[in-house]
Amino acid sequence: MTLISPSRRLRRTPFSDGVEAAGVKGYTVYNRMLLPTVFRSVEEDYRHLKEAVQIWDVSCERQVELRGPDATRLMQMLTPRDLRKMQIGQCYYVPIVDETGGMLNDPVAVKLAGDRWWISIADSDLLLWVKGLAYGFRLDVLVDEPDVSPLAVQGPKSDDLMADIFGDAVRDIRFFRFGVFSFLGHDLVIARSGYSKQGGFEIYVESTEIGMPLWNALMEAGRKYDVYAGCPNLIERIEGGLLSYGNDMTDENTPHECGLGKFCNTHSAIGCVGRDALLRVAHEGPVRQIRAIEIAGPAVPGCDRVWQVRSGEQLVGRITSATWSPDFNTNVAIGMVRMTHWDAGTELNVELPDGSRRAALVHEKFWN
Ligand code: THG
Repeated sequence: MTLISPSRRLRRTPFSDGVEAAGVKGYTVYNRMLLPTVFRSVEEDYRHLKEAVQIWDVSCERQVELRGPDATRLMQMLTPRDLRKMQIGQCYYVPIVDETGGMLNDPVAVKLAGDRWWISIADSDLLLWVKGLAYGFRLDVLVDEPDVSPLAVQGPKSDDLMADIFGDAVRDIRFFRFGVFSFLGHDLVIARSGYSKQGGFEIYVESTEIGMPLWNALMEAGRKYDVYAGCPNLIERIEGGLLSYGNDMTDENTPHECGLGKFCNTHSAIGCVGRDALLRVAHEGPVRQIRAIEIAGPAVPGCDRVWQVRSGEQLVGRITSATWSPDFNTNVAIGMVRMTHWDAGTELNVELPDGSRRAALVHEKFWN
């Protein structure tokens, strides 16, 4: 693949001018929006993310906003995670399931007020499902996609950079909590979260007009921390076991198959549309599940299709994400493996486009 032809259908973001000025080298498409995938090289970006601080244009993590008296009821219809104890100011990672218990999305839910939520979505048209439920159940709630674009600040020097712009109070934000901070007269939600294991924040930038002023302020203040533009990094996220909806899981999978059972309280999630289906499958337990897998040999090619996993002739799983890891000096991968072959240490074969490789289920959950 060599070029993405720009058009209005493929949305730019409030930060696209900054991303281009920083020399973006590749994009993917996510929620019909541009998402950078590489700036210097995937390996250089990876090293820099682990040592310094990066600014990520993750505007493609669009918000589905629920607002009104039935907002919380609707939110609970979407997920098997029990939301009753969730406080205003908290964020929850929530599996979203359909009536069969199939995964529709794996967003971050942000509780802004008792009657107002943002669902910060992964790559699927969740807005349509949510609007359909609100209309079909005659709920008293407004559902739309506001002009809110997350800008992530990720890496070990994130706290220092953010404190320079927003004050030392940002250092006190706890993991998956948010505070409201002012920038050029605009109130912004800032959470300690993000799609990496290196620490950092997500700024929910409300209104396109402050996008570039904020980008420029972070880049300017970040010089002393060696700040650079970055993006979700393939190597770092596989090492960290962060799942990618559409790649590692689809609506064919239950949350339990995805290893997201710890984010389900299906018994007490009264009102969840997938509750009955999930109670049935949770009782039996999944027969295949997401696992961390090491693939032997030199650097694997890009995993842009499923690679079958075999034990002898028998098909026992599939790899859906894989890359060379410089820090672990091996190929790291995420795949779905059948119960009969998912124990740590199990040795298998993976069918790459250029031939078969030895592989093994790793002992730790992932590489962090
Ligand atoms: N941030 C925000 N929106 C998002 C993402 C994000 N939308 C799209 C996509 N990422 C959704 N998927 C994920 C996957 C993992 C996490 C968040 C969103 C994540 N998981 C942590 C982990 O697994 O270690 C922590 C989960 C927890 O303990 O609650 O952060 O990144 N705004």
